[in-house]
Amino acid sequence: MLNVIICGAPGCGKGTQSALIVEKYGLKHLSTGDLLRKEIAEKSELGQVADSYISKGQLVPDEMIINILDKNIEAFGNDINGIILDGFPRTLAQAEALEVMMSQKGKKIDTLLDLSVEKAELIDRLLKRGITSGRSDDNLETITKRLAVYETQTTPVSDFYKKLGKYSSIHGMGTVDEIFGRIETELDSKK
Ligand code: B4P
Repeated sequence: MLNVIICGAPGCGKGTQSALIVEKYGLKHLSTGDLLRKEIAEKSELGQVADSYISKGQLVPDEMIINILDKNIEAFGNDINGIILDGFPRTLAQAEALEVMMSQKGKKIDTLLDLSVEKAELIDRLLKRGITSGRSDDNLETITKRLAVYETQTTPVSDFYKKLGKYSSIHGMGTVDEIFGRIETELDSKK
């Protein structure tokens, strides 16, 4: 089993690269952003609360996201090749909860892939996506807030996995295929 976290700043290409990882390695994909957007589209109670945070560029509360994740991991069962966690954990509290959750399920995280992309490129990608995505958070004001939130709240997650010896920085500039090639090199070394 190969359990991987993919993280990085908003617009770094987590979702894009996760799709390629799923295709090649047959992992189950869990994107907390996608799960929340589904709840928003369904106008569920949870979706309405999530939207009030996402549209302001803030993270949704830890407890809410940890519960959603736990339920979804449980639903996969044990007969799988592994899981790719896309956009989770995003805070130190989420990382600590994930380690406990995984060990209770007899599983472990093998590696965290941190996609590093220059700030100007991140803004450019998200503004381009905003033209067609209809997402309430793909506008310049919210993107700027999301980048600041990432710096303060998500950088400690990288430090946490560095200490566990499970951190890999991936150069996230270039074509989608070039970046995936770097990820393949890293994941093939873990098999
Ligand atoms: P996410 O859905 O995780 O999304 P993201 O950071 O916006 O995008 P991602 O990095 O996946 O980029 P993509 O591949 O689409 O989060 C959205 C929000 O949900 C958060 O701000 C937060 O409020 C909430 N949330 C999610 N998880 C949470 C958690 N754990 N705790 C609390 N809150 C949480 O790529 C971006 C664009 O770039 C695309 O248009 C793509 O086509 C393009 N692109 C990708 N790779 C490229 C390349 N190499 N070159 C050029 N363009 C590229």
